[in-house]
Amino acid sequence: MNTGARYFLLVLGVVISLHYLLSFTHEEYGRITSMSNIASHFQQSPTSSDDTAFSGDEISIVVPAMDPNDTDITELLHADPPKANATFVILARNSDIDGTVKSIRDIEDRFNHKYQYPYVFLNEVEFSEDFKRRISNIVSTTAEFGVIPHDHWFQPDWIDETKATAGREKMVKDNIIYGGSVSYRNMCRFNSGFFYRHELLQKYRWYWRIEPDIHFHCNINFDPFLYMENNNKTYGFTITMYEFEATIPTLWGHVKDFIKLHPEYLAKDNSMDYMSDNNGETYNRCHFWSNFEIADLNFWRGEAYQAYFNYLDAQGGFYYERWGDAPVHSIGAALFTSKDQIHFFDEIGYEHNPYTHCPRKQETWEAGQCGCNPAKSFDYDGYSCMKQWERIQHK
Ligand SMILES: Nc1nc2c(ncn2[C@@H]2O[C@H](COP(=O)(O)OP(=O)(O)OP(=O)(O)O)[C@@H](O)[C@H]2O)c(=O)[nH]1
Ligand SMILES: *[C@@H]1O[C@H](CO)[C@@H](O)[C@H](O)[C@H]1NC(C)=O
Ligand SMILES: *[C@@H]1O[C@H](CO)[C@@H](O)[C@H](O)[C@H]1NC(C)=O
Ligand SMILES: *[C@@H]1O[C@H](CO)[C@@H](O)[C@H](O)[C@H]1NC(C)=O
Ligand SMILES: [Mg+2]
Repeated sequence: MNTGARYFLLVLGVVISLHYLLSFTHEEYGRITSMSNIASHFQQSPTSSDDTAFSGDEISIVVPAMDPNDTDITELLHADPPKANATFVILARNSDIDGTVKSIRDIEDRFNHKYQYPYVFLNEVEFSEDFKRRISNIVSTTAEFGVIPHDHWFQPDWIDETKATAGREKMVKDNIIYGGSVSYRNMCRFNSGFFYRHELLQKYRWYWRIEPDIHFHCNINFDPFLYMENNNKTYGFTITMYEFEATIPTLWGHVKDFIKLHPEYLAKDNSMDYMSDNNGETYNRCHFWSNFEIADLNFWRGEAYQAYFNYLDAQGGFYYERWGDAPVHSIGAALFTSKDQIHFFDEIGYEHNPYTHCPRKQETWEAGQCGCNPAKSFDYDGYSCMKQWERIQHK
């Protein structure tokens, strides 16, 4: 190669390297390192684009001839991105293993292989060796498997079983989904008032709830936990809809009684108008679909929500009726936090049969490489409560 050709290749190399550098917008990196400083290193040894690998926040650039003693750059390149005090939470039965593997595969591929958050699995019986083995084989981080304390799961002794049986029989007759199931009621009560007290969750502030057989349809190119933390959010959702009236006939009456006893817990600028069309007199049955949740465990652990849960629990409605954790959580979040502490995660394409939230803005859909059909997004379905959510946003 003559000198001219060599010089040409050198310049080409510099241009390619600079191109990658400029398309590279990691905030922290940009703040600490000046472009001219990095560029001087590349000029000493122009590298081909093959030597440069970007994967979101996890940055690794291989520059063979870089001075290894130049620690301000090497340290930076290997520094972990900021991380939240957070975990995934999955309640599941051993028999849910196939559906659980599918859900975890999705969240790993769309998010967690890059962001590396741990998992906590909970069950009222020990997880089987098979369950643990198959989960451990697909997670990129750590998984912990916990057993739920007996009293956090099973129907309490003080529940009047005659009354509970009558309630279930009526719901079976009326064809209410899970109307005859005691275990479903245990699950709803546990998710309403106990999961955040589990020993394995004590070390965390944030959680992301995942269920078996759900789907994530878009790449999640940001950290929702950090988003929550940095924007003073408490509760995040993707789908909102109406609850079946037959499962909660007396719930709102008890909520109103509780508010009368404890008006001090109501947040200023709360979301009452999302849940009620008449200033709190009646419940319009809108709630956040809790099979997806990203939220602050410390909010559930806090005085207001805990007092509210204990009050509702004492009414027995988790067993005499079939109160779901979705309306119970939603009403708590809507009343005891301000509306700007609740966040709609539009970018997160999410499906739990039979509904899907798919981002409808084309830029969002493309940026996430979403596989879902935006035209089928649940947001403006007749059964969605998005209208009610939106009407309180601009007040
Ligand atoms: N360990 C355990 N987990 C349960 C039990 N019942 C439900 N779950 C879990 O609780 C969550 C909600 O239960 P689902 O059966 O998904 O209830 P759903 O979402 O209302 O209804 P479908 O998903 O349509 O069946 C899921 O994570 C289940 O795996 C149970 O008896 N034991
Ligand atoms: C790095 O620094 C050490 C100690 O200052 C020195 O001995 C070593 O030769 C340096 N290495 C290079 C490649 O400059
Ligand atoms: C994470 O949050 C929990 C709950 O608030 C807290 O007890 C724990 O100390 C936190 N851990 C870290 C590393 O901040
Ligand atoms: C978070 O929002 C709540 C409700 O608007 C407000 O009272 C609180 O001061 C905010 N906290 C921070 C750290 O901004
Ligand atoms: Mg489910």
